[in-house]
Amino acid sequence: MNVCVITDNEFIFSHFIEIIKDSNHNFDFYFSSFNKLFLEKYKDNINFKPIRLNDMDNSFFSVYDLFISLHCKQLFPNELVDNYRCINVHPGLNPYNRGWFPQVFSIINKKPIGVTIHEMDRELDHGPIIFQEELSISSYDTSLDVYQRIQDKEIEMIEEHLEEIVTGEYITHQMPNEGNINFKIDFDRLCEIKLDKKGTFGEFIDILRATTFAKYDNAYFVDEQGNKVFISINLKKSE
Ligand code: 0FX
Repeated sequence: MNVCVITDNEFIFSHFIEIIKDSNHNFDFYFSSFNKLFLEKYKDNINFKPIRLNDMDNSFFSVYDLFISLHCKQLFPNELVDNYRCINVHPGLNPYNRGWFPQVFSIINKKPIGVTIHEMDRELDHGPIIFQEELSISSYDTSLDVYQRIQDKEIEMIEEHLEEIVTGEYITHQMPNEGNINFKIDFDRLCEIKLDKKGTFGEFIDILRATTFAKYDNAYFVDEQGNKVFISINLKKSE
């Protein structure tokens, strides 16, 4: 089988390379052409190339038996999902909190979280489910804690099911319903803390842990001097 893998995620890419080392199938790797970090980092790597899917047509697509999105930053064009088998490894439990940063919204709205490997259709994080595993969220988890468990689970599931994924020897099931979907604007709204907002401590702690992710400045308030002040939370379960 000839497989086209498109990924913008360093962690998953490096593990995937290890997983396929002894595979009989051929894998070609691409990242999004607007991914500046990867453009610089992989400029000398002829086996990991930039791609803009909207510029491609059947002369490129037809080379492959399967397309895999491993946290690809591009939406797959209709021409691709309509005519070729495309699989998405998604860091969420479809149909709950499809779209932007699923674990962030699961911390807030308590909907299930996990990993979904599914066939893609024209809609975002949507289509027949191939493999799915649920993960739990504890009261002391931040977005980063949950995301790390999601990524580990993604690698574990890819490793366990790679052959079935590539050959298509699996049974799919339809999503039970359309679920819900979040966008970047929903995350941006969550990050803006209005100091006069009323709520419970529980709600506030959830917002702060849902937006706490080490390297990112997410939640903030604006003080009386107009300074933007970023907030994150530190949670520790007693021994
Ligand atoms: O690999 P990925 O989880 O995201 C990629 C694509 O960027 C995204 O468009 C696609 N929906 C997803 C399936 O694959 O990496 P990331 O660095 O964009 O986000 C990882 C986590 O980092 C996210 O779940 C929450 C956190 N994060 C990210 C950004 C950019 C933040 O807390 N704040 C941020 O500003």
